Amino acid sequence: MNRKSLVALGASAVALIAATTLAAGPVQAHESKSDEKTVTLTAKLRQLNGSGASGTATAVVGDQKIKHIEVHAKGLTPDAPHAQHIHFGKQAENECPTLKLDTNKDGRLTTLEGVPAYGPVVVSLNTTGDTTPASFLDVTRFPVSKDGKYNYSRNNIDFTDVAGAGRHGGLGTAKQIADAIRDGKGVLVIHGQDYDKNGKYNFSNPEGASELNPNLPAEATDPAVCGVLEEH
Ligand SMILES: [Cu+2]
Repeated sequence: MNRKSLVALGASAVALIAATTLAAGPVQAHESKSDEKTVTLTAKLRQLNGSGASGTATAVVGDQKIKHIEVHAKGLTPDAPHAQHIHFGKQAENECPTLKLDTNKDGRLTTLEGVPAYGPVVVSLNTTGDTTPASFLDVTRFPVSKDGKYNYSRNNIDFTDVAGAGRHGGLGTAKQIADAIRDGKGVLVIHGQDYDKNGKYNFSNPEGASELNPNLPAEATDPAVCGVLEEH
């Protein structure tokens, strides 16, 4: 390559960089416009804690709302209520947890041990009424698994501001959370598993009480399946 063509190459590289820089403006503007875009997210739900459960979830998200969501799960602890949530944290990995997060090495992942992976609850997927994180353990308003299965669906769930979901563990606004979920950072988790298979969530086993609420057994709150809600 002669000197002249090197100079030409240099010039075209500069032109390319300039074009890229110029393009950055409109691209950013377009990104903020995508806030209003409605996207369909799906998640493949895989077992945690050896539950043997599985499932799928679909969520249609537009503006600051889940227009429609459905969860289909099977292999869960039969005939028991299952808390289910969308988790997200700006500081989280926005993934399903692995046993690397089993900090006390007891061989099971508790809900809190999974938080560095999936973050706090941002939407509680209750069957009726309130769907804010305040309802995250209201077991009277969660699906009950008939023979280990259920099909859940609900429309028009508003995102809300959530403490702990934002930057540095601060407040996440409804808009920030909705945008992050649209970007594939929401993690759907179904909780509850009967480790000793005695047919109910009970305290009288090594797991004892839930770290989240001493009035509930750990079996009622430990995660059973998990999947990331992504656009495919
Ligand atoms: Cu949860």
